Amino acid sequence: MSELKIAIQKSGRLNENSRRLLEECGIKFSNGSGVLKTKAVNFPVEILFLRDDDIPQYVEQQVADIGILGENMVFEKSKDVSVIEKLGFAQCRLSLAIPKEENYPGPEYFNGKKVATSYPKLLSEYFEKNGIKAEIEEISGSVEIAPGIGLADAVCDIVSSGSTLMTNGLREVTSILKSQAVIIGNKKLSGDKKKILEKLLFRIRAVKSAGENKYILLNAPESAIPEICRILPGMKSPTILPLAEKGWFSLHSVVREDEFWERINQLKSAGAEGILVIPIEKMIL
Ligand code: PRT
Ligand code: ZN
Repeated sequence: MSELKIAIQKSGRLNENSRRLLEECGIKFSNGSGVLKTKAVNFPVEILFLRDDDIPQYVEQQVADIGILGENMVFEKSKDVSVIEKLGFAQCRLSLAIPKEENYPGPEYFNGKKVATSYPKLLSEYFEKNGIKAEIEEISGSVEIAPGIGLADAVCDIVSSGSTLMTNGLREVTSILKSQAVIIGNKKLSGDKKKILEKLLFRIRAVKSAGENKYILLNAPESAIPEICRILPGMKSPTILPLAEKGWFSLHSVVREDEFWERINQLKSAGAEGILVIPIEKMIL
């Protein structure tokens, strides 16, 4: 049976999360430094370690069957590949930033300006869409220092916390793309490879859902149970078990991580006590 070839970033911001995701899917492989590819010992995949910039092209040419990288890079390279699954990590945005003391009237600010970026395609599309005539200076790294050294008037770069822009005296004025890590795939995978991919996606979704949810246990008097059940929908409905103390019950359920704090306050006001919150390792929906 053939193997599915998965390209991940060799080193950099996506490497650790990509490796961890595969490991949490139960895929065991060695990753010694300097290794360019490795076979998993317990799953039919081969992992290729590449620069993120090269992954779209390699997936298009089927050097790799699938790849993990940021949407920003997928859209910039615009190769003929499909986006299969969003992964939720490496969230960031591609933004335009200008020297912080300058006034910003709107996109027309950029008319006649020179803008440094590593994303010439996405930036030129943005300028075209907004009818802006600006010069694009393509540079491959440390884009944020360009205005400070007189290379450009403004920058278009990846922003996450915003602190890099701030330290370089720049101000984010508009965001042109939101991005997160995704899986891309070749469009013509064989039947065998598609089957392996389906298995892998099943596992990835279980890991992702687990990360997005928490298991919650709490104690409550019988009178509080209807209100607590309303607050805690869970996967089906909460499990309710009697405690040794008469009239008291233990409720178990699953809550979404993003609404967790709000739910906790509601539960406490409804009479819940001894609330325990436990991470979920895998969740099969
Ligand atoms: O060597 P290789 O080519 O593989 O890696 P690389 O150096 O091109 O990329 P890398 O590892 O820096 O980033 C890989 C991917 O991570 C990007 O394509 C994005 O999808 C995603 N990502 C998420 C980020 C950031 N957050 C990020 N903060 N990529 C870059 N940055 C940089 C940004 O360029 C800027 O210099 O971090 C700085 C801004 O961060 P803040 O927090 O100060 O705003
Ligand atoms: Zn890169």
